[in-house]
Amino acid sequence: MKKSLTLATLATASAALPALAHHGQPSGARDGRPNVIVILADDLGYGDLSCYGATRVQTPTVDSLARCGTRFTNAHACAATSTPSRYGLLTGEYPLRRRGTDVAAGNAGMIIPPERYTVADVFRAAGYHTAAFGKWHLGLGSRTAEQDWNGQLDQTPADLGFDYHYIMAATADRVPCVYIENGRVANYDASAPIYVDYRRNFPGEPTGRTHPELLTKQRSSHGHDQAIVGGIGRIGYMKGGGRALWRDEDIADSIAAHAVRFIHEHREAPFFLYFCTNDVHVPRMPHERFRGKSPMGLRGEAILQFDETVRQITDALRAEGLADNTMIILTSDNGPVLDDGYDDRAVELAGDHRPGGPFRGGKYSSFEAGSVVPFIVCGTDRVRRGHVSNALLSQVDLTATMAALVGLPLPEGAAPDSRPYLSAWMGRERKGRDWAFKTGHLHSHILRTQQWTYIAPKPGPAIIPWGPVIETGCADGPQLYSVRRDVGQLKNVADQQPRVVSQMQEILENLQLP
Ligand code: NG6
Ligand code: CA
Repeated sequence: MKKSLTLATLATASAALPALAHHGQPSGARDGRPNVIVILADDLGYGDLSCYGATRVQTPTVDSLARCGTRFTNAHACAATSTPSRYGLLTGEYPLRRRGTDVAAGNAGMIIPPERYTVADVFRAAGYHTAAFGKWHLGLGSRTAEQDWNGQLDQTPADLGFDYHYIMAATADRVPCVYIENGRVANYDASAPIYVDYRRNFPGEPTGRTHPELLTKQRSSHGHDQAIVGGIGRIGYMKGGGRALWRDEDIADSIAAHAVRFIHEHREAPFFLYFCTNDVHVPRMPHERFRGKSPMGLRGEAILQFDETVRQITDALRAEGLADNTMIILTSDNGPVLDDGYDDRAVELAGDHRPGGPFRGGKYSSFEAGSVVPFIVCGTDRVRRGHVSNALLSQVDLTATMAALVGLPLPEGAAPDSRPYLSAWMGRERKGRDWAFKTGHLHSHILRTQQWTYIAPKPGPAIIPWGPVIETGCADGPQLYSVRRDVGQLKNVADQQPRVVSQMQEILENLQLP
């Protein structure tokens, strides 16, 4: 169904936009169209990069991208955790509109329905070669818990516009701990068939709970006490894998190497890469070459590794002479967390580092640090160089903005919440959105404008009750903060600003969210 939509789009685009007709032809020729790489970090906070003010860690490669392009100070993810954030980024639809977009298990069925139009479909329609790398966390296969991990998965990113994928099914702390390449376990080891279950353990398999002495690489601080893979406790039970199991220390290099190979193989034709790092998500187990390199321990080293991963990508572009014709959009899926369930001393070693920058809260939170993310665009001369922009951006606009970039209209009904903000994303227009909608803790509704952040009433605990020491942002009544003056959200002014509150409520009502 989606295929015919795509072809219809091509036909309409060519007819309606004769000047751009060549953009719609899926030919190998580049025609001056830029390659596009979305680099999506995991749990990397606004304050975790030196170009955003970090001093206890240096990120020279990312900083150089910021110098060559535009660095945004008011950019927002769709949600404060991974699965819903990625759903919004890829589909241009608020995750709250779709059930089952909360943090996914490693055996979740594919969460984006195959017929949903994605940003990868935009590029495929424009004749690009498209690929997804690294953390996926949007489910695989047509049915939850019924995947055959020993054969071809029946629903994969290939159904969502990606020509190639080399991904982790969920996260590094969730089984299965193997890479999936084009719908099959990479390096499959027939002598160790793979079984995954999120409810019951397999007889005879040790778990973190029963055999803590086998947690030789990292101990858990909360949860992560089920399957043990490579001396680390995970979420979910798993059996088998053998040679296909990843080594945590090699994850960053492995996904970067596959992306680099893709760049080399597709240097002649335009490509779109959705490149998702595991850094700086838990378990933080960066390669040995980073050990001892950061005063912040493993979390600091994971940030250094992230920066080096970015360098591996930019080096490949430079080697192919593509550096000036490849737009890079670098951002993160949600805000930062220190202790996220492993005893990696991230809290003890943080010192005065503020991973969320000036913002309150962190990952999971309805306060701003949950979803304000680093956001850098660079790489072609369309992007303003050396610029810092306060334009209000939302990741939900990726799909429509990329359609504008390649000059194709979106099919009817596609990316319903996504709007094109190409000039703002290129650093050439100052304002951006009037407002950005985000999902916070327990599905809280958050509405952000240049001046205000409104958090709709949501009863709940003040601090996350199950581990990370982070304020949830829950409150029985409405919260309004003048973030322009009160960036740390210290004073709730909802009572003093009833008109603003009702304007915000009206916008939220108009969204008709479930
Ligand atoms: C939590 C995990 C946390 C992390 C998070 C998802 C526990 C105790 N905590 O449930 O470690 O995996 O889910 O993170 O299991 S995210 O960035 O992928 O959304
Ligand atoms: Ca995340």
